[in-house]
Amino acid sequence: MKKIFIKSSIALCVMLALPACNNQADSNNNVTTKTSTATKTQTPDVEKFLTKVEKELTALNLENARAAWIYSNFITDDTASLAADADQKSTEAGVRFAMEAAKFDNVDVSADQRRKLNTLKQSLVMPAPQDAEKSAELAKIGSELGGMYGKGKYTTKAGETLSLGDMTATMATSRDYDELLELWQGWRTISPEMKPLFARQAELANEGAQGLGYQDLGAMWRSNYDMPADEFGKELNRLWGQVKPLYDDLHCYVRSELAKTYGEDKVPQDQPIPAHLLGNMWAQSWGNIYDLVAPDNADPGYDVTEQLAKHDYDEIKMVKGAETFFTSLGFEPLPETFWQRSLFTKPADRDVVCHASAWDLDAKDDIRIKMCIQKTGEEFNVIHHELGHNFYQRAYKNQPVFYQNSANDGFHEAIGDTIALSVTPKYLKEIGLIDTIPDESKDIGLLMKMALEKIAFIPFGLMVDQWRWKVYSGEVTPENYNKVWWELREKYQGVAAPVDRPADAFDPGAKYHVPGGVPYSRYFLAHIQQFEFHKALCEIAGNTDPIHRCSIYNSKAAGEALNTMLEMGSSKPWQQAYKVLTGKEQMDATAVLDYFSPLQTWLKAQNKGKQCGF
Ligand code: X8Z
Ligand code: ZN
Repeated sequence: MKKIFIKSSIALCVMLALPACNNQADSNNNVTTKTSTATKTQTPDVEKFLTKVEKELTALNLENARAAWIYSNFITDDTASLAADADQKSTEAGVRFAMEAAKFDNVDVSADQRRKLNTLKQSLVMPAPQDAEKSAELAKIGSELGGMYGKGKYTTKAGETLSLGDMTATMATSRDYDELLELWQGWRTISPEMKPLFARQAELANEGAQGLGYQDLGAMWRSNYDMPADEFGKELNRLWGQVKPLYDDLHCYVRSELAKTYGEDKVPQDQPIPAHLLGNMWAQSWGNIYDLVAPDNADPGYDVTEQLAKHDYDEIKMVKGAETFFTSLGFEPLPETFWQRSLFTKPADRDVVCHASAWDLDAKDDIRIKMCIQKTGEEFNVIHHELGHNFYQRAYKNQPVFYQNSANDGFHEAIGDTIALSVTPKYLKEIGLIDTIPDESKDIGLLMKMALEKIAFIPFGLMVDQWRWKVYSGEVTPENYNKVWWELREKYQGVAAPVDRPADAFDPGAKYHVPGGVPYSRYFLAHIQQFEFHKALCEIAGNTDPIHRCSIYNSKAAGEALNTMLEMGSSKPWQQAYKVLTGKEQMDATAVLDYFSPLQTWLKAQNKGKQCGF
């Protein structure tokens, strides 16, 4: 999880030495333009400064990570206060380092020193203003928001008190329109009280970002991608433009199938899809409604959730299973402390932050996950996702603290997912979870399941930060938070709130990463990158199957290539790390489109004569 520079210590998905959102050159401080040449004079102070910071950072990271770990595992007023104190200390140090780093802006330094300085200037996710009272307030808000989400519950009309985990399970399996609606609305009762805190957090962090020379916090977040901040926004739009036609085909087909279950009165064929019918609390991933939209005669004939139960998989066995995939590639097994210190199940007696996360406490070997695992195929994927973070963290642990991070934040989110793309029927048979591999007549079923999980996610992955960027730039003010949130949900995803939202609703707050202060564009990027990584690794592994049936299980060659990229951390611009594996320096959605090409052809045939669009 974050260590020092990550935003408020409280939430994050991946706790890192430097924040998940670390810098690279921005438009003003491009690494390549500020590099010294042999003829220029070295300034001795810069090395002294970096050495001092490295030492301080290492200590602060550990202290902050421990406080955040304890808070997330035991949410009380006391732990909230201790975590906020540690976070304040870290953030204040981060701001101080960033200001000091800026003093070297016009000094000749080496390319490596410049990169480290830039990292320091850009890596805070929630920068505090330079004012002790305000930085304390910002840290307290971060801790409060994280706690509110972690403690969130809903008591049903029937009087049953449900956690998010309980509701998630019902959202996945219930096909009762009214029951789904009650839970969908119920979960969103946790967030109206977050709204003033979120608004104040935006105000304070914007002030912090401006103090560091950025226009606003969104601009600061966008400057972390080794390209000018403006270019990054355009890059996201370009990638979305590549995927959108496939998403539209999927949306059209799913909407018409849902009408068969719920009726056209409930799912009008010329309107966005009601957001509570897609098998997920946020309609961000639709794999759980596979049974409602499964193509005729193409069902692969197994369900991972059922197979896990049939083979007596408990939570630990699920994690061991995922670990085995990584060790089959040549990675060392997880350390004993991982098993002793991780949280795998939801404790009965206390509030914890259940949203899955991966932690690296000491930048050595103390890696952990924290997850309230449910025994489902979906969660089996999430476990691979989390271990991807941990194996990445371990791979770059020998880098200087400045570079103990992924090449860009999308990489961190993509690694475990890349591995999970190799959880194919062939692999499941190899580990004994299924008995027979479905033949190729079932490919459309396999691809449909994957598209519901991955393609459905992509516009959600984009819209969350489109909304936050508008908030941070001041384009969207608190009176319009919810309205614009739903405008973007409709625009990108073609989903709509199933009922008019109350005047005080703050629906973005019911999504972990908003109160958690975790930037979200990383997941959009990861959903593009993972298909490129999968393709590259399959080639290295000598795969001859169609790409959606390729598993790199047991391929030491693929593992070695992956590790070469991972161990670079963020020491080089991400384009260079990307090239190591894919041979390319630009992200591209062609691998996504190729992977799903047979499904897209099939969808187009199904959609003939249908009214598509939203
Ligand atoms: O938050 C996560 C991970 C932890 S980094 C479980 N994900 C996003 C989400 O749940 O919204 C993974 C996919 C998207
Ligand atoms: Zn993650």
